[in-house]
Amino acid sequence: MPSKLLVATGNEGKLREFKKVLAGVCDVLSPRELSLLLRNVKEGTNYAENAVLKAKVYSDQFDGLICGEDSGLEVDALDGRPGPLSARYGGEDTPHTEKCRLILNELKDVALYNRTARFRATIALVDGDNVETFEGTLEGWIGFEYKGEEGFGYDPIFIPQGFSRTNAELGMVIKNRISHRAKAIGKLAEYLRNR
Ligand code: ITT
Repeated sequence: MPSKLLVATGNEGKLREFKKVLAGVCDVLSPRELSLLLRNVKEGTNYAENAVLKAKVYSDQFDGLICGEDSGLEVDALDGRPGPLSARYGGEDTPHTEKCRLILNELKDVALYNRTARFRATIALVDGDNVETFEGTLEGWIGFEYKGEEGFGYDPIFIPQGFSRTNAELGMVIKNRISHRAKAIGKLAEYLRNR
């Protein structure tokens, strides 16, 4: 079992989830905590490509296991948008409160049964030339209002299947049991334990 893992993300919400789910498996470090030069790459066309690129960009600065994660929200009524472009939807610097409102507005005439959506996450673990990927999804639907304080990103508008409240209302403890990222990190944890 490795002792350290660099999670190549600048997203503090993601980092908190990695730390929580990998507690007891290995020390999760971020580029910020190691004072590495922060680099942001997302030129791939899908989650897996982006996840690999995010990890590899740090391989000249960190000698050890690195993982990148790419994720997004796919709304069926919007033909799968924003998908891999979720972080940049409505403009890179547009806050997520606005991005959420943009989606609520685009769905204003869409009925409940057509508001299905899912979060998808892909983690790429890079160890020299070897790459392993781990995936997770969370099915649900887009609510009618912005609700809740916890989590990040689109959590205030996403209601997971089997619940009647948004991820942001349900909070970290429940989200970390059911989320797309928790499922992908769980698979990564299993892999790391057996290494
Ligand atoms: P890094 O690339 O630095 O890891 P990022 O936030 O830019 O951070 P992505 O390119 O993978 O990451 O974009 C993921 C976006 O998808 C994120 O900014 C949210 O808009 C959305 N998203 C992904 N997982 C989410 C979650 O668990 N809750 C809410 N929104 C999420």
